[in-house]
Amino acid sequence: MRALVFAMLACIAPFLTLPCSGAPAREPLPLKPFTYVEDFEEPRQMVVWATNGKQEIHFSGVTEEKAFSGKRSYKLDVTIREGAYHYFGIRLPRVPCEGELKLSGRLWVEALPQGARAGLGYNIILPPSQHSGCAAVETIDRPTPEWKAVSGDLVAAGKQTATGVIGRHTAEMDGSEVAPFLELWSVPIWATAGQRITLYVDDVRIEGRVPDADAFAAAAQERFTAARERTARRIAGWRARLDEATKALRGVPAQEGWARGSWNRRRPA
Ligand SMILES: [Ca+2]
Repeated sequence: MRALVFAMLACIAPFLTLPCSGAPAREPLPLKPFTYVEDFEEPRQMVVWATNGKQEIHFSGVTEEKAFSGKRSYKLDVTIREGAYHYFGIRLPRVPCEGELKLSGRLWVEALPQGARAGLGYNIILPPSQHSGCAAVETIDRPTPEWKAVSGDLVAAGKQTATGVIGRHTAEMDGSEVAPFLELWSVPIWATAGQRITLYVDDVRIEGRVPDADAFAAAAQERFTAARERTARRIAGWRARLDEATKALRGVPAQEGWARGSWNRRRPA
């Protein structure tokens, strides 16, 4: 019987390991210029959009204490009370991470205890899936008594997020079958309880050339639907194979000396 089970698995294994056929080649969508600039000359409020702990916020808002552009910047002064990550950020209308798109900004890190880090980052959503991923384009691990330029490529970040997250959370899809959209830019802080971090942010820019958001989402929806149908066909194939194998197993008589539940016992002498 064991040989038969192995034979059955050998039949099924190729179906389990078939490579994804991938999304069909797609026509590039036309690109339009996109510019977002946050200079904090008007009132703004960051939110803690993700954390595994608690923070005591001494100040979080626009200040005239320092400025890279204009007269104001955003000041964040917090003491970590619990947890390891604390992501502050500002939400945006979704921006396609496709074409050319760069995130840049200026950070003045006044106080950053040893072992703590801060940076400029993003959260990217991956519709039509429910998944998302966040990371920093650059991180800083010591105080910087000047306006430090930080920047990163959001198209590369979108592809990396889609490939990593979809590859990790689905069995039969790849990153090309979802649409990476920037949902917010962030100031991530990683620190331990008792550490106090003071920093200023100014001149945050998201600039480039991107496709129309609705067209980008619609194209991804088509690829996603095709991927779901492909997965459903594959699962139906596995079920049919399992049904055949189950019928074949029912027809095999039990061998003498072996009984139900004997798989973990030593074979009789
Ligand atoms: Ca400013």
